[in-house]
Amino acid sequence: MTSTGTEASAAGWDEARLSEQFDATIAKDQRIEPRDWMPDGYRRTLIRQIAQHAHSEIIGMQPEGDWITRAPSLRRKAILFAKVQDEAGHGLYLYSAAETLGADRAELTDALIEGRQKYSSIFNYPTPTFADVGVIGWFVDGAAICNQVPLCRCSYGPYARAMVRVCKEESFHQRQGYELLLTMMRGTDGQRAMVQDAVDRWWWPSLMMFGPPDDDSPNSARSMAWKIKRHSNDELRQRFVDMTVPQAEKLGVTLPDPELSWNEERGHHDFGTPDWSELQRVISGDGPRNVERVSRRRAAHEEGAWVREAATAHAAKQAARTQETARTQKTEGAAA
Ligand code: FAQ
Repeated sequence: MTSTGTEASAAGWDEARLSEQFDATIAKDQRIEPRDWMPDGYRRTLIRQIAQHAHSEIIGMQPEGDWITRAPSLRRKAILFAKVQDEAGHGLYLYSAAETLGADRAELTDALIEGRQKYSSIFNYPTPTFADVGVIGWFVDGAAICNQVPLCRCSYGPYARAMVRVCKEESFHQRQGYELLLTMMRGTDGQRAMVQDAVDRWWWPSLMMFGPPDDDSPNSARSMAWKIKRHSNDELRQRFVDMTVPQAEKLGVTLPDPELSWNEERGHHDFGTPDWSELQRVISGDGPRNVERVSRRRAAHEEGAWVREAATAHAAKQAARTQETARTQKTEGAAA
């Protein structure tokens, strides 16, 4: 799309014309950019999804972050530190992408800590053992990759571009999780049992990350027509199952689903039905760790108030200094 909202109104174009142009851009698989005209619903949907995604990255730092001080070696501690730091970075790119749509980052944070906006259900589960760190990398980052690689082709430019780097990093995260689990599986019986226990606890919640089944997903049809989402929740869930089954075999763990089997005819694995009432409970705030996760985020935000105030005061001083220097130079220039 070429014309900005201002240019368009100057040219006397009406909304129908702009809407036609927007539809044509989507149909041609071209990108919508921040200054382009877009329907209010498209803007709202993107802000909703990108904000939820950003909140997920930031809240997602907590379950694994809990293990930084207790990692079993310096090497594992350094790896975990770097991974959790990457997640903070992903949150920041995503909040920036939401800002290009006119959202205000401080308001998005308030919406999260006041419970008015969602974040991924997966981050409301506990991490009682170090095997959880490996399984989060393998399953949760693996699911994130399945879901987010298609988002690199999302119709909204800033979101799509942010996803390219995020996906590269998630890929690396997934491999570190799998490598950690391979190491534990080569260890003692106790370590192998720990891995299997973590797999048993994270499998179903990981399948739920993709959202409700297609016939119960109110946003999918619109988001797919706008090419924000490129695949349905069920398609991506199937892709994740097909990708993960051979990895589980190689690792030597059992996925906790008696209905899991290869379907020759479909060319995919059949699998059981997640407990959708659990997903609804967790999304609505009643998961095993919802209260703890949000209250920790709220406390961190409140404790960080002085940093934001100091940064704002510093920026104001810098701006005043720059202005003063410019004024002095102008006066000296005029006097010379
Ligand atoms: N949890 O109509 P749909 C990560 C909500 S990042 C909570 O199907 P949609 C990295 C949904 O928002 C993980 N809420 O909705 C990492 C909607 O509510 P609303 C996050 C959920 O948007 C790894 C309602 O249910 N990834 O893992 C969930 O078309 C390791 C109806 O659902 C993203 O955000 C859920 N699981 O599809 C970090 C990716 N599922 O807003 C740390 C981008 C659904 O109408 C460690 N997002 N809901 O009130 C998406 O692809 C989509 O938004 C979906 C949901 C697929 C999540």
